[in-house]
Amino acid sequence: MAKFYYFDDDSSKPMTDDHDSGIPVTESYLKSLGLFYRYAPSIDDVNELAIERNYKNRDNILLNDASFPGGKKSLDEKLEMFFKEHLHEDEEIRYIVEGEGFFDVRDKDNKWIRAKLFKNDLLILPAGIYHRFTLSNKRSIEAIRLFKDEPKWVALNRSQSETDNNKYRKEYLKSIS
Ligand code: KMT
Ligand code: NI
Repeated sequence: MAKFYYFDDDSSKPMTDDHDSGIPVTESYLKSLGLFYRYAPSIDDVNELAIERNYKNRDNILLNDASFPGGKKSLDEKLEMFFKEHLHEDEEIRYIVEGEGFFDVRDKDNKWIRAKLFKNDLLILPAGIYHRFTLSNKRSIEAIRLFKDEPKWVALNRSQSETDNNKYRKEYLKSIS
């Protein structure tokens, strides 16, 4: 079961630490940010959701030092990229098959909320929300990524001049106001 809390903003510790400030975040507040969370012990739940939302494609992503092409060094480079604050012009749907990891999302006051996800957690980030991802210190996750059409994924890194004026960003802000 996922755990949601405010990120402690202690940059002296690695991003893969828990960074739990001890301040929990309620499910209703997550909803007000447009996030959807469900504990889904059966893959049938994921399949149903994919049909409901018309997601036709999916892939499996496996992140750990042993199996990542290029090993630990390339995985570290990949993680640096995932941890850059960004948005997408579509929903980001992730289902955790094994392992654990962190999705950080910005709240209405630009503070980081950290979602620690475990096996069978299903999380949907709305289009336009600023977020980032990293592994935990266990450094291992297997997840299913759902895609509406082709498995392509464009991350727009946050920049005031561009992403703050992005159409999907503006629509997102309107949807939560
Ligand atoms: C993303 O978009 O940041 C990711 O897909 C990270 C890996 S999913 C566990
Ligand atoms: Ni993303």
